[in-house]
Order: sequence, then C-alpha cells, then structure tokens
Amino acid sequence: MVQFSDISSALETQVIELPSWAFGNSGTRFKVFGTPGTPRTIQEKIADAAQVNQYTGLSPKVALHIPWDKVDDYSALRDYAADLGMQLGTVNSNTFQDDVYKFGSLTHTDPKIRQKAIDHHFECIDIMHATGSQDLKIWLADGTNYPGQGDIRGRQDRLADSLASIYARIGDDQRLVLEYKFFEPAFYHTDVPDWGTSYAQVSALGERALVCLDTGHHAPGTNIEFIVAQLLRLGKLGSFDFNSRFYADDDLIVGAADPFQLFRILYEVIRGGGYGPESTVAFMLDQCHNVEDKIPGQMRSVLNVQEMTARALLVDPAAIKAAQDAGDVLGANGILMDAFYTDVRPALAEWRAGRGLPTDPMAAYAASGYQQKIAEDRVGGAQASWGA
Ligand code: AOS
Ligand code: ZN
Ligand code: ZN
Repeated sequence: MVQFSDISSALETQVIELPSWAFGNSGTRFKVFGTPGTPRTIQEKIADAAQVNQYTGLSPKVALHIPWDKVDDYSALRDYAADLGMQLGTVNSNTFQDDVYKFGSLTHTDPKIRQKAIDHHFECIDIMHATGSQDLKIWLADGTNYPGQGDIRGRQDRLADSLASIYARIGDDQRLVLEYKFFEPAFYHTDVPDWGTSYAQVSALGERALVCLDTGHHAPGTNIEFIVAQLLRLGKLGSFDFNSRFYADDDLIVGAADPFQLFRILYEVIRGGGYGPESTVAFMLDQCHNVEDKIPGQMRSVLNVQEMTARALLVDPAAIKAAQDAGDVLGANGILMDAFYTDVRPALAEWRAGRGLPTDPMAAYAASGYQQKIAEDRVGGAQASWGA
C-alpha cells in the first residue's frame, strides 16, 4: 500500500484559490447574518485571505468578483496583495443583480441588453489584464420560471453568439470558464444547467474555453466524479468551485456534507491527470459563511481539500488497476476504501511542522487574536457580498 511518505511531495504544489466574497457578509435570500470584523473593502478581504494562507500554506490566490471588488487602480491592488504574499486570481463576472437582466443577460432577446452584458465581460477582461488573472469565470443566472416563458432554443443560440464575442476578446494567455448550475435563481430552466451544455457551448468557442464545475450545482444523487473523469478525458475541465451541499446550492464548507464524495472527486482528478504542477485545472472555493466565522471557515475548507487529496493520493494505481482488470470487485473497492479510511491528519501535522507551518492551523489562528482584532478595528460599513 502507498504510504504518506510516498505522496507527501505531491502535496507541495497544491494551490486552492479563495473567493473574495466568502470573506464578506453573505448568506441566503432569507437572511444575511453579519459577523464582527467583516471586511469593508477588497483590501481587507485580501488581508483576511492572507491569514488563511499564512496558517495553511495552501491559498496564495484570491479570486475577485466584479463589481463587488471594483477599485480604481488594479495594479495597486495587485501590489497590495503581493505585499501580503497573495496573487489576484479568477475574475468572476456578475450579470445576475442588475434590474436590466431580470429576463436574462447574454441570452436576452433585446440586443442592447445582450451588448450591455457583453460589455460587462469586456470590462472584466480589461481588469484581468491589470491583475494578471488567467481565468474569466462566467456564471449566468439566465433562465425562466415557467414553461413557455422563453424560447429555450433561441436562448442557446443567443448565448453562443454572446460567448463568441467575449471569447474573441480574451488574451492569448487567458481562459474563459463557463460554470453550470441546474437551478436557482431560475426555477423552470437555466440556460447553462449542466455540464453537457457548458461543454457544448465552450467547445464551440475554442481551446481556451473550458467548463467550471461547482460541486454544489448538481441534482441530488449526481455522480459528480463521473463528470470530473469525463471532462478531464475531453480536456475541458477548467476549474472547480468547491463547496458542500446537503440539499441545493448551499455553498457550505467543502467536505462538510460528504467527505467521501470529495475524496472520490479528488481521486478522479488525480486519476485523470488534473492534479499536480503540470495541471491546468484551477481549484477554487465558492462559499458563503453565513453563521460561522469566515476566515476559519475558509481554513477548514482548504484543509479538507488537502486532507482528501492526501487520502486520494494513497490509492495505489497499479494495485487498483490490477484488481479492476481481474474483475476483483471487492479487492478493487477495498483498495479505494483503505485509502479513504486512512487518517492522514497526524502525518499532515508533521508535514506542516517540517515546512514551518503550525501543526494545527485552526488552533493557531484561533490563538492569534486576529479575529478579535478585526472585530475591534473594523467597526461599521461591513461589505455584503450578495446584494452588494
Ligand atoms: C452561483 O451560484 C455560482 O456558484 C457562482 O459561481 C458564484 O456564486 C458567483 O460567481 C459569485 O460571484
Ligand atoms: Zn460557483
Ligand atoms: Zn453556486
């Protein structure tokens, strides 16, 4: 069986990008509970993200959201982040909050509204040039609530045309990642509801257009690791939005609802060549911390991904292939389960100590007093992500 010492070097290069909006007040359509110390600016969000990286060593990148994180000088923001050991990452567009997009954005029947949404993405691309970001992430709330409300086919055609305009604008070193979601806020149909639609739309654009897989965006019971394996096989898995769900798009701490599913997803990522320094698959979190403190919530998330990555790396590829080829059902399953049931936490603690990181990042952060300090210093004007 593969030992932790055999795989520890593979953990060195793991990078998990943090979403700026996870540090802002966010929650549900029913209530956004504020937290003392919540950032009031993108700079304070980056400072909090830097805390996650300081204690875990896993998250030196922070994704931006436009317009929530708009500033006048992105080069200065880039320098500010760099001074904290952080890099600006994915730029996330937003065509889901303006009244004008009530009946759609890139799919709208009115060419003027479609152009406004396209221009918003052009603005995001301009920002990417200033921040040095690689990925433009597009998630559309576009859809309908009732049968007959919209022309499903016509919306696909207009979406394809709009995406082609945006794709033509991205730089040679940039990518477009199109995120799918099976429902919400639209309740009858969503214009990018599943991996197949995202795959079809990005395949029509070109090689730098890829799928973003949000782990909270599937119907209950979906075999997500199958989608991971298939998109990797097709060369079209661009990025993850990792979170956890019990019922819908709950945006909870990844691994909190189903650590075994997270393990299986990461096993297929590794099996499919999507993990490691050569991989082009971006690991990003997409979460809302409505009732828990945000910084430790993000720390818990990146640590969960690291832990399940380590366990998935313990699966012996040769042994499991031999068992599979031999039709040894229980043997093959046993090899996978042995890795999943291996408690790697003591070895990870030692691994961290050897790299100058706290053996228990959560406890170290709690003892640091940073949470108390920001609660005292940051009085008033906390930024809400949703509804911003
Ligand atoms: C919405 O449900 C999607 O998960 C989006 O990826 C995300 O919440 C949005 O991009 C925030 O900017
Ligand atoms: Zn997402
Ligand atoms: Zn989501």
